[in-house]
Amino acid sequence: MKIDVVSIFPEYFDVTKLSILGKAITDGILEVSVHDLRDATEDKHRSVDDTPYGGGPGMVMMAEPWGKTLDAIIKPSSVLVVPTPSGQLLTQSMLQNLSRSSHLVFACGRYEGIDQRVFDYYRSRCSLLEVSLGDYVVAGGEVATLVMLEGVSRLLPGVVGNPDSITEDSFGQDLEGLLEWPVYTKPQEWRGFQVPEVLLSGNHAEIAKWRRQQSETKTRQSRPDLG
Ligand code: JE8
Repeated sequence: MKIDVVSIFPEYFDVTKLSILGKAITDGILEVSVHDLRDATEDKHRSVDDTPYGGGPGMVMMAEPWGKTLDAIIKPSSVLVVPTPSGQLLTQSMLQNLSRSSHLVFACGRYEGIDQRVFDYYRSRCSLLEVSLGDYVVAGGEVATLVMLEGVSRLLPGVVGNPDSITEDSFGQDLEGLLEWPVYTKPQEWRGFQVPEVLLSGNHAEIAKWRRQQSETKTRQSRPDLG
């Protein structure tokens, strides 16, 4: 899979060389290119923003630096992903769909967002997906892009060692939308707290039943809306 990211803070994506994303890249499963939007500017201040038509606070990202940058990146088969608080809420099934694409392009806005005409223009030239991380406000699209990069990369075949650890995810298949059960490792006793007896029993049917009950209880307590 090829991923292009456009941002005025390309250094934000230095973390893609770590952990699961870094491994996907060094294993040749994923190729990530990060583009500085300011490279598409001509003026000496490398401006990418201007005041909003209609008035109001803040600044809006100008269409032309985006147009110059995206024209060199986007193909008809690309999926252009735009993080925005007014997008569709990000879900695991969206990540699964994205992981089946061969080319993703992430457009990271800042300030009050990107001139609407950029979306009007590219909507007819590739698929466009406006995505929100959740109902809260952050300062730009970069963190949402990192969330999607990490979420997509672990779904690519060959990136996570054990494929069971993908299907067992909350919001994946096996748990049917329930939350994850608690997990334990050595030692058997820590500061007076014991590992639940059933997990030491070797009885796989009992263990599966206990984990299912734990998931149901946890879901009822933390996320009754998922019930
Ligand atoms: C962003 C964002 C996601 C989420 C994403 C992109 C670009 C219009 N508002 C823009 C005004 C307040 C400041 C906002 C800053 N901003 C926020 C997000 C997001 N995906 N779940 N929350 N916020 C941009 C500019």
